Amino acid sequence: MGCLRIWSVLTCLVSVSLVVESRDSSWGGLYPRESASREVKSLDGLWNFRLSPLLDAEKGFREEWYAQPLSKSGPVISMAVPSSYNDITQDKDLRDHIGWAWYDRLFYVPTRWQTDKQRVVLRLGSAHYNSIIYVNGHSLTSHEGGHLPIMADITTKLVYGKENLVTVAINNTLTPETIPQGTIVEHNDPSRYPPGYFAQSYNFDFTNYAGIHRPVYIYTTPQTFIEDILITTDINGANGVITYNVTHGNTMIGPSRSGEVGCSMKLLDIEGDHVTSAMGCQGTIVVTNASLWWPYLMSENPGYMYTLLVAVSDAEGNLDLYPHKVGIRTLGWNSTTLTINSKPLYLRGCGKHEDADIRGKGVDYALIVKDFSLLKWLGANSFRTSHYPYAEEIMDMADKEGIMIIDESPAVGLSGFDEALMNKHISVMQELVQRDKNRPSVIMWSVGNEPKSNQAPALNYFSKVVSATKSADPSRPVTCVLNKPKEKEYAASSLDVILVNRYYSWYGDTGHLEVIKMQTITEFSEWHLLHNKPVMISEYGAGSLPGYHMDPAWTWSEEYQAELMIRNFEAFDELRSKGYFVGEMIWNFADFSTPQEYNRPGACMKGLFTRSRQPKMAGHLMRARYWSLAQKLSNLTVPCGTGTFGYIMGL
Ligand code: BDP
Repeated sequence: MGCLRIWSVLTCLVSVSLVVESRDSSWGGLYPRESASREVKSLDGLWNFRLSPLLDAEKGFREEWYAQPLSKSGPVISMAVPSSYNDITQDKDLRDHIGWAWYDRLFYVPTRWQTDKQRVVLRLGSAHYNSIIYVNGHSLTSHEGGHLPIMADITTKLVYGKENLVTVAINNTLTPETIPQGTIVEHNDPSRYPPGYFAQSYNFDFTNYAGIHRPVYIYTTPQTFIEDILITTDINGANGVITYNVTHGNTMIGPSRSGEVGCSMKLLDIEGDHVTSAMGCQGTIVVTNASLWWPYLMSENPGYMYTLLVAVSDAEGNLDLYPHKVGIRTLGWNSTTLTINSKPLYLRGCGKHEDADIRGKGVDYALIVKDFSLLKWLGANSFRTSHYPYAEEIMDMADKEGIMIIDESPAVGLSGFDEALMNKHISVMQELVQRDKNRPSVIMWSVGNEPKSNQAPALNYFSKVVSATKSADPSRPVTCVLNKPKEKEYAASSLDVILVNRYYSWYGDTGHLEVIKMQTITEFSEWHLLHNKPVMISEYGAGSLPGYHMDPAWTWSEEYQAELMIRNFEAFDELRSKGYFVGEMIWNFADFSTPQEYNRPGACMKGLFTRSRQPKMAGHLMRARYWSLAQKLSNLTVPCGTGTFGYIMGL
């Protein structure tokens, strides 16, 4: 039966990715931004779409579906980009599909791009999980991993002034070798299952949404172009110090012309007014009386960013310009404390997901604005990008609003820890650092969530993954979110900050809210004692069904969720007074989709908000808690009423 099931899925991945013409996708490139030298064209909208048959995964490759518009090789439906494909239609097979899905669309490129000798780049913010990209039938690049950008130079593949075809093949299969991992279970008993029957399982509870999840752009640069910009910042008295390093590339054939390329910088303030200038591709800029980047509710003016206008030019008259945002801030950490601009930090936030009805994990600007508005309503100052890197459009908003980010890799629930997995994990961390290295909002890297780090090989594995992350970026602390017992925990010794998930009175001692305070204080004091590092709780919480009330509190009621939070707050306040407890993040910001199972009603119900972003009792309570912490820690006046709970807490 040809290339069947998972075996086929994997062999197809390998054989197909070997024939792609370039693999420059390990560097997703600078985010496409317009400038006087760059044009950006969006390819978002409705694409054509077709699934590969479940039991003939290779069909699309065998029949070369990428060689002509998909509509010519069979039936297609319209598919929204960006979006997950799973929940868009009424088709169960599409929702539950495992294997290859095919997308394509036509687009024009103007002749002027050719006459002006422009370099043209195609960039997808992400596609989940494995993807192969074709332009006009040429296999261009492939990318493994669902949450980081993919780019390819398509200059020579285009037909200028005419229609061009872009085709994307995506495979969502997760295996023990992917990050995150999953397993394909083949059911071979012919008396119980039809021939070829298989199912996908994985080590996490959120829906493994698939599709082109983030915006797709084509953009132009001159032939000599800005390839990357590395920015670090420091503070010296009232002055800010910006250190930059610009790398450039060129598409011209022949001897290297790097000697003839020059760089110049212009720094603009938030109003767009000129602050200072500098020459050279590497250098330092001193900003007198700098406005610093501060988190939300730590300053009257959070999220302040300058614009560094980078210019690269060559002897042939090429000039490339790229505007890059810069927030001036410093981070510090020792055995008890995290600091920003030398002030101690207390993180009050939540774990989140990229998740909403219909679009799944697809970028949605309305949802981004809504979520940040809710975070600010809560008085939160941070969140963790649990359990994968979030869209750059979300990260931009965090930079701008002053919301601090623990930036997490897609390594959720890892086990096995062999060398191949480690190398892949290191590459993912490098890609993530490469993408987010200049973001002031990113205050910590998280190499993963809840690995099976009670297995001895985790010791060597995590020490290597963490040290590779630190060599990619020594300016931020590195963590991993743990949940194993501290006595048998092999990852912790490599980390700068200890983050632990604990669900007292939910997964253990269910119904016994009275034990939370004691257990939490004991647990976190011991983590600090054992490792002499700052500690924080990265997940705690309970599920609640909105509108279900029980007094006295009973599991799944809104009262139970709220009372569980209050018992935790009592423990956190005591831990905070000891001087090493650096933050609290509840699980979760909003209810989110989970696979079909008997112990959850189609969603993880631990949200402060419903999936449609309406507050539960827990949301109102959290708002009072976070605003009261903001008032205590930053001496801020609470701007307006914070509801009934706020009133009770004297806000
Ligand atoms: C934690 C996981 C998180 C889950 C949560 C839960 O980190 O992804 O959603 O448990 O069970 O272990 O709700």
